[in-house]
This record gives sequence, C-alpha cells and structure tokens, in this order.
Amino acid sequence: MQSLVLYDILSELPGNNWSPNPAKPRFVLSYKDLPFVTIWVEYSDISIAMKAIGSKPHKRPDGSDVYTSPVLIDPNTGAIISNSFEIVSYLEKTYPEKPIFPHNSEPLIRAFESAYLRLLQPSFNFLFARAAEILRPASAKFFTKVRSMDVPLPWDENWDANWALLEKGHNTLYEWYQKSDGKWIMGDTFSFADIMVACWLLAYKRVLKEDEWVRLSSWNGGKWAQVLADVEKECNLA
Ligand SMILES: N[C@@H](CCC(=O)N[C@@H](CS)C(=O)NCC(=O)O)C(=O)O
Repeated sequence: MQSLVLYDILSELPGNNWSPNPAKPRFVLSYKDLPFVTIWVEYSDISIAMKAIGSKPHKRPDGSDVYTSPVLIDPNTGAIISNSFEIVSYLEKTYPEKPIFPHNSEPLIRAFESAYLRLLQPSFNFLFARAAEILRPASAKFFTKVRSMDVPLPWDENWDANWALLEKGHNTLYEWYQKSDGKWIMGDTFSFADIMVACWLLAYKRVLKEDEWVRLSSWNGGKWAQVLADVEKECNLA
C-alpha cells in the first residue's frame, strides 16, 4: 500500500500541529493504522498549494472561491478530497477496518458536529487571536484578513464574556458525556465524535496561553485534558 498524503498547516510551534480541521484526518489515519505523510503548507499559501494539486475550491460567505486545508490525496485510488468530514467519510468507506462511524452513526455524528460547533462558536474570537500569534508574519496577516470575514475584528472585544460562554458550552458537552455509560460519547464504543472533540481540545491546548489551557482543561473535574489524553492514546498519538 502506498502512503496517503495529508496537507496540513505550518505554525511556529514545535511539531507544527495546531489546526483542528487537519487534525481530524490525522487522528483517523493514525487510528486506522494507515501509512501517511504530511505536507506542511503556510496558511498564506494554501490556495496556491491546493490549486496546484487539483483540489476543488469551496465558497466563502461572500461567494468567492476558497481553497482549504486539510486535503487528502490517496495514491492507491487517485482520490483528492478536501473538507475534514468528507476526508474521514472517504477513509471510513475505503478503509473500513477499525470503524470510526460504528453502527451506521455517520449521519448522527454529522449532526453532533453542528451542535458541538455551536457550543464553541463564542470562543472563536480568542482562538483566532491566539492562532494569529503562532503563525509566521505573512500567514498571520492573511489569517487575520480571511478569518475576520467569519468573526469581525477586534477579536479582543467581549473576551471575558466569551470565556464564560465557552465554559457554559463545555458544561453542556459534559452533560452529553455524562449521559453515556462509558468513557466515550457512544458508551464503550469509540467513534469520530470523540476524535472531533479531541481535535478541538488539541487546538485550544496548542494555541492558547498555558494558563488559558490550564483554565479550560480544569473545567468539569479535568474532563477535557482527560478526553484529549484518552483519544490520543486510542489513536496511537500519545
Ligand atoms: N469545514 C472545512 C473547513 C476547512 C477550513 O476552513 N480550513 C482552513 C484552515 S483550518 C483554511 O484552509 N482556510 C483557508 C482560507 O480561509 O483561506 C473542513 O472541515 O475541512
């Protein structure tokens, strides 16, 4: 089997990893024991790199084309896929061993993603502000320009109120986990829902200041540091 190729985004952090969307296929590839290599792209060069490999553009809210990371190339099938959920869905169909959508749960986990993202939304201003700090200057400038189309500047407004909303969101997520009779969202059955949560937690851990991550990961009795550690272990990334 030839190695799959994952396009991820560079940062100035040791080991690079920070972006939640490329992290999702990375965790899945690793969980499924699939061989892969990573190509690291500057945030400001994503469109150039993705156009060059023939990836399809998506649309920004203003209707303009946007090329995004992650993209996966599978040389075994010739597939070139963008969008993290479409990539993991492809991986599940093409490499069904060690399922991430057990018991036909893909539709429900797609719905879970929307509900979960709504809990995180209030934190995007400070997540974006911190992410801009760990990118190289040209990428930070580009990142600030394009992400401010989603969350208008200034990102340091309502900081404390948004932290409170993020904590409230995690209380809701905690209630969801409490309804499960195992350590995963689907009881004792591991799934992409847990990977998704871990990838966002990883982004917070990598991008936020140390004391900010300590604050977040201590909520709900330390649940969030634990979920991240458990998922990393399950995906052979610990
Ligand atoms: N929903 C998409 C989002 C992908 C996405 O927006 N990626 C960002 C980086 S995390 C990107 O490449 N942005 C480029 C731009 O906005 O110009 C996914 O899950 O893959």
